[in-house]
Amino acid sequence: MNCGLKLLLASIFLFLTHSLCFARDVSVHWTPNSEADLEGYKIHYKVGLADAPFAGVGAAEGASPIDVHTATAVTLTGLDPALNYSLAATAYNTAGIESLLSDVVVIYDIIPPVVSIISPKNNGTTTGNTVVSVSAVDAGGIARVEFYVDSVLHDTLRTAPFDFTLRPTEIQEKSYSVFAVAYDIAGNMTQSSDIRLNVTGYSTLNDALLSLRYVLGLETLTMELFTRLDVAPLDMITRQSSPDGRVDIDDVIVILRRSVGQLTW
Ligand SMILES: [Ca+2]
Repeated sequence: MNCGLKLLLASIFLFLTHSLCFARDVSVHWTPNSEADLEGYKIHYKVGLADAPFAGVGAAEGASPIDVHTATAVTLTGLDPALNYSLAATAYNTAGIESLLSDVVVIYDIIPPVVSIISPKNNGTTTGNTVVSVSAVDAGGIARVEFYVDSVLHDTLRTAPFDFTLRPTEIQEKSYSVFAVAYDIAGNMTQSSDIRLNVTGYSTLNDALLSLRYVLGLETLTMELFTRLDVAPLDMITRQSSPDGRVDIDDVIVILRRSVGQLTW
């Protein structure tokens, strides 16, 4: 209810205690109300960034709202540093009528996410489409996870599952270093350990172009290249490569299909 009381939360100060439980204390003070029938103030708080209701628990001073009587500053203790909190103040008069909430201030979490690559295994070998699965956990909430291939940003996901796909068209037959970086909604970030990913057995668009140029009489091939490009036909049953000693348009088509991930072996 609004009885005409006006109240502003003027400023807020934070400090982190280094106690064993890593609890956090938050000092708050506000612009005093000057109305004649002022009786006191209440502090409302909650976990998270959303709007009312402010039905928070966890502060040693009690559940929300905390009646601080005529004080114009208070320190909330024992808050979880891994969580985000929203706080606001109200004033109430001698009739017990309470003002609207002041401006809301947000206390952001200070604990960075925990992030790791859960598959594939480090130094594993992969062919075809490869999915790199990342675990990212944060009590205050994950904002996004970035995935880097050889230190270049490859993709960003904002919601779980954090599964990143590497397609044959995007990588070559070589060894890559990959890692992920997770950000929580407060902006704290953590980089995972690197893993090494060995890519083998891919056909590339370059291979398709090379085989087409050979078929058109525009290219000569070394024996090694010829062997590499002779992939067709496919076995009727297993759909695996069954080379026939020729490189022709069938090989071009199979290499193309393999280079975009339609065929894997
Ligand atoms: Ca966090």
